[in-house]
This record gives sequence, C-alpha cells and structure tokens, in this order.
Amino acid sequence: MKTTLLIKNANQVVTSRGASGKPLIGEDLKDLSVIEDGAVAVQGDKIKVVGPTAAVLNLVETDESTRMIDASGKVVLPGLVDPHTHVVFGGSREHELALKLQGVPYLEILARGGGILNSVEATRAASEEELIKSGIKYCRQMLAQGTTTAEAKSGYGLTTEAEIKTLRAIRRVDREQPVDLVPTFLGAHAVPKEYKDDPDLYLDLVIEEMLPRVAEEKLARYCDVFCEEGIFSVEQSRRVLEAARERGFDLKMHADEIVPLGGAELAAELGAISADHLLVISDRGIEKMAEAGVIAVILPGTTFYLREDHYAPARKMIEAGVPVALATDFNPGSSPNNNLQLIINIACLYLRMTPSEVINAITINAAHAVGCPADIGSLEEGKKADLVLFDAPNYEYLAYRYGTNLISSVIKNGEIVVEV
Ligand code: IZC
Ligand code: ZN
Repeated sequence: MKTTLLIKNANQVVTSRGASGKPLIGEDLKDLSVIEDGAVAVQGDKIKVVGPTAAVLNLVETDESTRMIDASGKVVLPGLVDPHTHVVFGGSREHELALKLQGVPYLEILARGGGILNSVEATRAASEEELIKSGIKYCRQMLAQGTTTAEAKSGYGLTTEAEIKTLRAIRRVDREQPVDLVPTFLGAHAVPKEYKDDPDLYLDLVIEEMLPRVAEEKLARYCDVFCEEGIFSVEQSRRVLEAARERGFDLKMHADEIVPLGGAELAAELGAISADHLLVISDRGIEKMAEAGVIAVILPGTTFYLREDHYAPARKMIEAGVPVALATDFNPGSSPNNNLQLIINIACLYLRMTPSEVINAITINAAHAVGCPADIGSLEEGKKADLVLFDAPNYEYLAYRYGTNLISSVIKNGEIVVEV
C-alpha cells in the first residue's frame, strides 16, 4: 500500500514511545523519544514509519495521490488523550461563579441543592438529541485544541432512564464526530434529592438496576464513584465498585480530592485502572498505588478553578513510582475547560512537572488510563494515525505559551480533520 499522508521536515517529532508496554513511571516519564527533523508516513488509518525525514523519504513510496504536509517550524505529537471528562451534560452553571466568589465552598453549593444536582436537573430535562448536540459541540472544541480521544462519564442523570439516556448519547457523540470517546458509568456521582435521606437505598438502585442495564447494553467500559465526604464513603464506594467488577467493568475512582478519606488505598486494593484528583492523598495511599500500578489521573485545572491553595503532590507521586496521567476533568461545575493545552501550563507551573513529563502524561500514560495503549498515545508503526501538529519550534514552547490555541493541524485516523 502507498503512503496516503506524509508529514515531513518537522522541527521535532515527539513519539512518546514507551518501550515497556506499561505506563511510564519515575525517571522514564521524562523520556519523550524526540526525533529532530522528523517525518511520519501514514497508510490509511495507521502509522507506517516514524523517523528522521531523510530516512523516511528513502523508505516509503509516494505518488501524486499522497497528501504531503511540510511541518517545517512545527512540532508533531501523538493525538492528545483526555482521560477524565464529563463531556455530556445538560445546561451550564455560570450563575454559581458569583457564589464561589463570595467564598461558598464547592461542597456547600452542592449541599444547598446546587452544583452537580443543578446539572442533574438540566440533564434530566434534556432530550437524548439535545445531549448529543451539545456533546458533539464540546468534542469539536476538544478536537480543534488537539484532543483525539477522551474518556466520557455519565453521572448527571441519577435515575436508570437518565443514566442510560446519557450513555446512549455518549455512544452517539462518539460515532458522529472524530474524537473517540471511552465511556464510563458514574451512577454514583451524587445522591439525588429523591434519596437525600437514604443514600444506601440509592446505591441499591445503582447496583441492582443501573449496573445490569449498562452491562447488558454494553454502554460503558468503566465504572467510577465520587468518593468524597458528604457524597459516598469508602465503604459505599467499595460496595458499588465490587458489584461493578463482578459485572465485568474496569474501575475508576474520584478519590481524595477535598477530604482525605482513603480513596487511593481503596483503588489500589480493588486494582482500579486509575484513581483521579488525589489532592489530599496520604503517603500510604501513594505507596499502595505505586505497588498496585494504579494510574494517578491528576486534574490541576479543577484545582485552579476551585481556587484551592494546594495541588496534588505530583512530584511525590512520580518519585514514589506512581504512574501519572493528566486530564481536563471537563464538566459544567468545577472545570468548564476542555483544552488540554491549558493543562500543560497549569501542570508545569503548579504541579512542577517538566514539559516532557506533562506531554507523556497526556499521551501514552493517558492512553493507558483509558485502556487503549496498543492503539493510541504514541507515534509508532501500526498504531492509529492520530497526530497533532503545533505551531511551535520545540515541545517546551507548548508549556511556555499559554491561552492561545497553538494547533496547526489535527489528523484523526489518517485524515486531516483540523487545519488552521
Ligand atoms: O459537576 O461539579 N467533581 N464531579 C466531581 C464534578 C466535580 C462535576 C461537577
Ligand atoms: Zn470528575
């Protein structure tokens, strides 16, 4: 087969090629395997050759039908992977900004029936078509900013019908625009107001009615729980996650974000693929996650937007050998940002991660966090041809500039889907 697309003369091709097949940890997290004056040859929807331009030109066959991209002055990266989003929801919560600025804490807004519950009301009121339409819009925004795969959670329905409606909408959004979505069932995102006085009864519904329906319709790969003070305890989270594991779901957790309850320890005990947030993770939690190989998905955009004064201890986790990935946490309340480029800046400045660590955390390690490391997350022969070109002389430049979309092209499954 001929080369269908050839990207050549790139200042740098960042491959994020992890040799081990496992998430990158410790010092290896800095290893980007950068090729100077690089090229990538694509055949159909797959990467065929990656290497220095001169070598690639010698190796591949091209003809007049081959699309050529001259990437002089540009950096090529694997398509970015956003491993934690709540991209399908009804409504928006801009009116809560004023409360937040008056100093009302996130959990207090929720306790007053706002926050997540506000989005639950809007999501229940929305039709599946409306959810699909807004989900497509948000995914197209992500694509334009370099994201080619994202995890997507339910969790604003909180009735069986509204959760199924959300997950079906996620499936349709996945099919109807280029960003690939990996679906997660988050029925245990909050206690809906009908069950305010009996959260355990709500969890019975999640376990006995929702999980079987979601499994039967194959609507989600992962099951997640918001383990937090005033939401679900460690014991309640364990109940849901064990039931989900029995039904064949892989596990994720919102853990140790605001109050240190021990969510990280539970994620390690249950062999979850990831534990996310982790601002207040304990030393023991760090140790257990490193031992069990649970990926820490850190969400520094949320910390920034909630105006917290402490970020997740990323350096400590990296030094302890915990695999680290980064995500936007795109959601209508605590993180209305779906741009991973901004996460690059915040992670460097406030998590004190290096640009190289951050790039691996939003490519290969993020691919592991969504269970697709064989297909995406690095530029290697045989992987999906998902690539992004940035108008940047080198990869450090991505951490240096902020607030401007530096994308010059996005390639999804070998097709140019964004060109600036
Ligand atoms: O809508 O506030 N943390 N879930 C857990 C969220 C934030 C989303 C929201
Ligand atoms: Zn979240």
